Order: sequence, then C-alpha cells, then structure tokens
Amino acid sequence: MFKMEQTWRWYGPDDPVSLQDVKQAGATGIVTALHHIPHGEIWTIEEINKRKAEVEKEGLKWSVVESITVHESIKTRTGNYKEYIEKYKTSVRNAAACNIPVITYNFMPVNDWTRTTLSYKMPDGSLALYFNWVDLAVFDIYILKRKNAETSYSENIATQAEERYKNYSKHQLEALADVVMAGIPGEKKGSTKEMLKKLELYADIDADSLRDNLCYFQKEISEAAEESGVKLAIHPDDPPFPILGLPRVVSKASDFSYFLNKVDNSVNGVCFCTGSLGASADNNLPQMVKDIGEKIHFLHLRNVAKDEEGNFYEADHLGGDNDMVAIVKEILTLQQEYNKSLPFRPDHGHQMLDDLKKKTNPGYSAIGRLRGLAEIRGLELGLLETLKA
Ligand code: DNO
Ligand code: MN
Repeated sequence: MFKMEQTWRWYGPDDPVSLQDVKQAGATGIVTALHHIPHGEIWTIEEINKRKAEVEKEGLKWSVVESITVHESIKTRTGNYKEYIEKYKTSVRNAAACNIPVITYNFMPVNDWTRTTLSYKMPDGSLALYFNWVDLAVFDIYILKRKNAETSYSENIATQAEERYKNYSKHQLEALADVVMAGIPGEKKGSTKEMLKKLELYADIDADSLRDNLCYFQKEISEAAEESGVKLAIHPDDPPFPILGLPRVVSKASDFSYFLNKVDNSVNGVCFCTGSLGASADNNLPQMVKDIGEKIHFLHLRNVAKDEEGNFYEADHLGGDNDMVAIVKEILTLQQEYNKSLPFRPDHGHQMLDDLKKKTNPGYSAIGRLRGLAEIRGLELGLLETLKA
C-alpha cells in the first residue's frame, strides 16, 4: 500500500524550528525555498545544492520546492516578462538538475495568502489565523483608500466596516494593515502606497486575461520542466475568491480543469491545498481530488471553519468544515491507482502550548503543525486498513 510522504515546511537556517525539531515531529521530507534570492532572480545550482546539503546532513530529503515566486510582470504579462520567464525556466532546470522532484508556485496577484488576524483566539487558548470580511473592508476602504472600494462590498459589510473603523484604535488599524499586507513570510512589509501601485498594475486585467497569462506561463515552464524532469504544482488562491478588486483564476474546480486541459502536459499539476480550497463552500474537495487525479503532485492538508458571512478561521486539522476522512481516503485511493506516494505537509497549525511564548512565523510554529501531522498520520494508518479490506 502506498503511504503519503510526510513533509514539513522549513524556512531555512533562520527558521526558529530546526531540522532536528522536524525529525522529532516525524517528518522525513523538507519543503523549502531559497528565500534570500530576490523575487524573480535565478536560483543557481550552487545555491540549491548548498541548501540541499544542509537538509541531507540531518538525514532529511528536500522533497518539494515551495515556492519559486512568480514575478508580477509575468502575471500581468507586461514589461520584462519574457526575461523573467527565461529566468524562471533556468531556476526550474537547476532545481531539476539537483534532483528535487516537485516545484510549487502560485499565481495570486499582488499578495500571497491574505488574513485579517494572525492571533484569533480558540476556546482552548491556542491562536489561529483568521479572515474577516468586515476587517478587510475596513482596510480596503479606510486604510488603503482604494478607488471604488466601497462598491465592492455588500451594504451590510460596508455599514459594519464604517462602524468598526470608528471604534478601532490607531494601534488596531496599524496592526490590521500589517497583517493584510504581510504577503509572503520573509518579505519586507510594504506601505499602502506601494500596495496601491501594485494593485494599479491590474487595473486592465480581468479574470480572462489573467487566465491567459497563467496558461502562457505554464506552457513555457512546463516545457522546461518536462525536458529537465521535474513536476510543477500550482497552489490555489487563498482565500479562493476575489479580494481587493483583484481577479482570481485558481480558486475552483472549473479553474483547474481549464488550465490542466489547456496546458495538457503531465508535469503541469496542482498543489492541492485543502485549507485554501475549503474556505469556499462551493468547492467539493473529495470530488476535486478525483477529478484532478494524477495531476495532483503535492498536498497541503489543513482545515478551515466558515460562518454564514464567509469569514473563516483555520481550524484543527481534523476539525472544521473539510471532511478530512473523505479527502484523505480519496487521496489514498488515488495513490493505489497510480502506484505512487504523494508528499503532503500539515500546512499551517495553531500557535499553542510553549509556542505561545515564542516568536514564530505566522501559521508555521512547531507544536500546532506537529499535532496536525500526527493526527493525519493516524488517520492515514486507519484508512489504509479499511482500504486493504
Ligand atoms: C498557504 C500557504 C502559502 C503557499 C504559497 C505557495 O496556504 O501554503 O503560503 O505556500 O502560496 O506558493
Ligand atoms: Mn497551502
């Protein structure tokens, strides 16, 4: 029976969670990126091998690259985009030359994942990441002051945002802005002015043109990946719906079938992130696992709990709205069908126990993810028994 490969995201030598900690959590694979290389620039074989040696010295394996970030000019297909695509292809070939089997990336305009609070208190005292529409509207309308922002929210949300804005202290507003603009961990924080400038780049780009830009990019990099022998895994939009007036094209089943058909190359695949996809009630996750099938190259397993307004927090891995039993069962069935093991990582976890006293990367503290990994490992063992029968 094929088991999933247990992996762990590690931010490199500066990560407060060490490789020894990772081993104690029971993971065997590492998911990492060269965060010191500037956005858009080439990952050299030398730099990749240096990181690889650090990982292997601890008896671990570099299983997945997450992420080689995609430059804004590629997403907008403007300026030096051709040059950036060539650089990206070189990084892809170099990662392949170093025998790393999978590369993850995303195609979210401007920001990576977006939340409005990084310390939403759970009833047990642990802290979770949280997304709230009213807070996003407060940021958008009153802090960012984006043109036409008011009209992009329902009247109900806009009214609540006006009220909340009046009640928030200066400190609360600053904290909110920091969280929404945090972008990819490891990147320096931007100002609202910079963010408005970035949003402006998308003024004439609707979902259809962003989709075209994505397929153009995928066609280019898939060829490089296929020749050099590495798989690509696109991470879904998080959250999986448009925010801040930006288009989104990696959010739902029809998005996946579009680009997987259009760029029909076996290396062109998906990082199936249950936490991201599960934040939309429209996504049927076990069905999506079946439909995407062998094009799933990597898994992020975590959970979310939504309310009627579409706000959500990151729940315990086996709690929340995602039916993890059904999802993992589909994944295991898929693995037996295609005779392979997919790498998964517990994605985010709650900040809990001793980690509450520590400075951690949001979502990436040790103990919460250790708990998630252990729970999923147990779930897998149980399900494999039922599949054998
Ligand atoms: C959120 C995280 C993301 C992810 C990148 C992949 O769920 O997993 O930060 O790593 O979007 O490119
Ligand atoms: Mn994810």
